[in-house]
Amino acid sequence: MFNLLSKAQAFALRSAPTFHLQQRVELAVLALLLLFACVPAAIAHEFKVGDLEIEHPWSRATPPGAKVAGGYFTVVNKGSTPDRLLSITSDISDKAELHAMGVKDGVMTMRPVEGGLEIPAGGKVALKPGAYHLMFTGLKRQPKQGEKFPATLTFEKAGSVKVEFLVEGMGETGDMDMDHAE
Ligand SMILES: [Cu+2]
Repeated sequence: MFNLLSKAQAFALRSAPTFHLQQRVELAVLALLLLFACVPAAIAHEFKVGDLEIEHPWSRATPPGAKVAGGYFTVVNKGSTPDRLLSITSDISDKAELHAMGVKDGVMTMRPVEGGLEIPAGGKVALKPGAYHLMFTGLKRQPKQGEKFPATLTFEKAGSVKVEFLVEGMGETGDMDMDHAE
């Protein structure tokens, strides 16, 4: 019995430093993970209204004289009823339109989304280059890389929410750079 206890003691003593080391490594890994987790969190930004979350609204810097700029974000609906994005307003442009992309006769085209964009219950809709997107038309000034400009999104059920569009560089995420003949 005594022998067994001392063996256990010896084992505990021997394994203690290992355990501590392991804990330290775990802490270091955790700290590192937190550090990396914080980097996108600082760049990404989100807004909430009712059951909806609007994730990372962003736009793109435009060349001098440009009349339109894109707007992109993801809407997550955590509720049990569908909602609908009806309209967008911003001081940066005269109008903001919801566009859908499609292929017609082998050519990419875009058309306005009629009647708003449905956000399914428990689902999400991503507005991104090459898919559904916002078009700020009649720009009053050029959005500059690194700035944020405010806009208001209005949903059928959740109501209105003020968001900020972060302006990325001109070449951001390979948009097919559609010709927006306005
Ligand atoms: Cu468009």
